[in-house]
Parts: sequence; C-alpha cells; structure tokens
Amino acid sequence: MVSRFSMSGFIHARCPGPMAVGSQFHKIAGWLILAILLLGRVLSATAAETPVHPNVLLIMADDLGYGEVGCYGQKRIQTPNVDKLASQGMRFTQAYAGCHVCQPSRSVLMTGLHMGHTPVRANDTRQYLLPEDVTVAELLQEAGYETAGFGKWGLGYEGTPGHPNQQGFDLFVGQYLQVHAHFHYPFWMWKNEEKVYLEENRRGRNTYANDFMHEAALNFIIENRDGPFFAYLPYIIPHVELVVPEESEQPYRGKFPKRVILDPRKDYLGSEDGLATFAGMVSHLDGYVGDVIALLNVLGIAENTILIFTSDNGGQNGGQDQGWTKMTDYFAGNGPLRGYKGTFYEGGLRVPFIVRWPAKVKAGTESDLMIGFQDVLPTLCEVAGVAVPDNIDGHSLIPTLTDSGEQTRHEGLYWEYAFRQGIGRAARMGDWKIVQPNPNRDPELYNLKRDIGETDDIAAQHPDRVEEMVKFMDNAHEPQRPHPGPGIKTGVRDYVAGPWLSSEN
Ligand SMILES: [Ca+2]
Ligand SMILES: [Ca+2]
Repeated sequence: MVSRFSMSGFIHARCPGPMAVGSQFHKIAGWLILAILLLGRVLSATAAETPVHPNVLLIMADDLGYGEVGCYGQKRIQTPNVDKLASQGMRFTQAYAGCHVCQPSRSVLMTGLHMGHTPVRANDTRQYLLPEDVTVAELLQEAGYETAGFGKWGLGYEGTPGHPNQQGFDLFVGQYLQVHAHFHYPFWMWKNEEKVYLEENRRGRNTYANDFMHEAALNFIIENRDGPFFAYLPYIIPHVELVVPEESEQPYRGKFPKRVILDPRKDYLGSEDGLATFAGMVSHLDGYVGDVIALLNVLGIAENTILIFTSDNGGQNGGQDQGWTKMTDYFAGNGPLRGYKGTFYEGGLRVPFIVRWPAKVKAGTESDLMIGFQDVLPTLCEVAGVAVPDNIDGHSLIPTLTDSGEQTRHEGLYWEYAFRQGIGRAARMGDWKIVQPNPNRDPELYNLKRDIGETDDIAAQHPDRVEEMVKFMDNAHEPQRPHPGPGIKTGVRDYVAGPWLSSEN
C-alpha cells in the first residue's frame, strides 16, 4: 500500500497554488505520513474494499462568508484546496445556511427541520436537543455507520441529552458549548465525556484547537477506512478570536494594509496585522480540506466518499470599531451580497456549498437550485439507504447531484430568530426575498434576480407578493417548545490560555 503513493507527491498535493500557504501543515502532514506508514502493515495490499454504502464527510467552516473562497470569487485569499474540490464536484450557487448564526444553523443541519420547526432556535445555552429529536448522526449510526464529529457542537453539553454522544455520535472531539469554541488556544477540549487537558497551552500558544480536532478527524478516517463512516467536521475557523499559527499568516505579511483589529470581548485575542491573520485563518482551513482529500486518495476511498463543504453562516461583522466588518469588506467576504452574519440579508444566510463524490457527481458542475441545510439530512439518508423520516422540511439532493430522477424543489425557504424586539424573519420564494428584521417593522421585499445586493426595497410596489410571502412565513412558524435547560454561565478564565493569565488561574 505504502509503495502505491509518493511521499513528496502527498506533501505537494497539500501545498498547491502560487503561495506556499499549505506549508504550515508540514507538522500535521508529517504526523499523518507516519501514521500511514505505521498502518502500512495492516492495510491490505489492495485498496480498501468499497463499503456497501458511501462514506460521508461533512465539513463545515464557522463564519466563512459566501465570497471568502476562490471558487466563489475571492481574489485576495488563497484557497487552492477548496477550489479544487469545486472543480472535482458540484458547486451550488444558491445554498442557504440553516440560520444566520451558529447554534440554530447547526440545529437545522442536524435535524432536517427549518427554523420554524427546529428545536434549537438561538445562541442560547438553555436550548439543546432532547432525546426525541432525531439527528442525521443517529440515522446513520442506526444504519451501521461509524459516526464521529470534530469541532464545535453547540446543541447540548455535558450532562444534557443534547450531548453529541446522546445524539448519534460514537465519538466527538471538540467543544460542546459554542462559546468555548471561540478560543483557539484553550486549556482543554472534550473527547466524548473526557476532558483532555492541553497543558502546553498554559505556557503559551502551542496547540491550535483546530489542529487538535483535525488530527483526531484524520485518525478516525484512517481507523475507519473500511467504512462506512460519517465524519462531521465543524471546524471553528475563521470565526474570531483573530489568531492563527504564524506559518499560516506569514505568506500574507505585507500583502495587505497592516491593520490592528482588536476584539472587544475580555480575554479574547486580537491581531496587530488583522487582515493577514484572517487570510491565514481561511488558508489554514483550506489546508485541512487538502489534508482530508489527500488522505482519502491515499487510502483509496475517495471514489465512494461523498464530501460536503459548507459554512454555518455568512461573513463576520462587528468587533472593536467595526474592525471585523471592515475586514470582511476588505476581502469582499460576502461577495456582492448585503449584510453579514446575524442578519437575514443574503450575506448572513447564503453560503458556499460544494459536493464532491467522484463515483456519482460529475466533476466541475454547478447548480443554482435553491437549497438549505435542511436538505442535508434527507440527502445523507438516501446515500446511506435509510428511510427519510416523515415530517422533515428538507428534500434529498440526490437527483440534482447525480443528474437523474425528479428533484423536489422548495416552494420557499424560511428563517427566523427571536430578538429582544420579537421574532425577526425572512423567506425566499423563487426570485423573491422578504425580510422583516423585527415584528415592529414593515417587511422589505427584494427581487434577487435583478437586485442580488438587496438594495431596492420594492414592497410598496408589490403588495400581493408581500401578502403571499407573509402568509408563507406565518405558516412556516410553529411556536418553540419551552427551553429545557436553566442556562449556564460560560466564563472564559478556566479554558482559555494567554499571556494575561498565569498558570494558577
Ligand atoms: Ca458561525
Ligand atoms: Ca435523539
């Protein structure tokens, strides 16, 4: 097996493109190659046997904007591996996250239920999954898949029924409370119910949280190469805090104006060279994608592995003196779209979505089908040969992906979020988009076909359309069940390392 691939080719496969932005991964690549060498003896002489059902890899970035990778128009940040993914699979141009922020978006992804039905509808520790909530991981686990997640969970924490081990994951490595996943050099991380201490981070910035989770993910893929496996990789970058290992930032030094971008939240890191740091974070993420693809190739399982790459919501805003907003704007991080993470405009909701599955999906294809995160569960059920549960909101994308059969289309997509002023909401039907940021405001109407930037509110000219879409939104909303948890305080001082904290803290 080992002789079937070239070591140098493997490393180079991870570092294509004009800049050596992948070179920061030599440490991981070296580890990986060692692991494969050690496994060489146990790997069969032929490629791993094709499992009955395809392996599934679901990679999700955190706060990666629609325009932050090259294949969606990014010009300043290098993402050769994600771009290659698109050239080898299908790129969706009208894909929508479950919601405009983390927790609810993940709830839609895991349950196949849109925001009017899904159990977790806000970034709120009182909200988590209950036993009766059915996740895609549970469905695939029951179908015989080995299931694992690596990254940010956000749908329940230790001692609650929302814990990932209670919701279909045999293994989960990462952070359960999403606030914990804001920190990239934590003191500890979870591996199932065990707290893994990163003592080295008490002495300084040594282990980047994502690298730790990523290595665990690669390990899982190697161990389960005979499949079928479901690996969910919700990486925690490029979400701020704004920090990345120097090797990833270095290629961008001097390429952009040097801007200090600080974090207004206590004990969070900012950057002296924020634009270079952010670009480095995106390229670091891109390197992970390269690692995963290279590993699938090395293990001989790429052909029958369906890999989805997406982001949980749009590009970031806010920050001290609006530093993150300006950062996103500098890179045109949300492309031509209006708004950012946390808003119902396209920039908050529309995300990159790429599917690579060499056995079934034609390389270099594109789809403008209007899809949402609720479609992931039924798609993966069909992949795994499991019956799709009744009463979910998504549709399988297999007809589009395989260019066969009849694709069921959404009449519309719906989002909501309860703010202090009440429930804000939005919907898309055909070319039309309605946005009502809170119940005290009149709905805004846009025609995305001729106004992708949502600049021209034409609600007054189209009262019938507004009425139809308001009715659609009214029907899509079901009252949320009572929050199961009391809510917990998430202080930072026990899990984040930094020069401002001594090891005694
Ligand atoms: Ca997010
Ligand atoms: Ca469950």
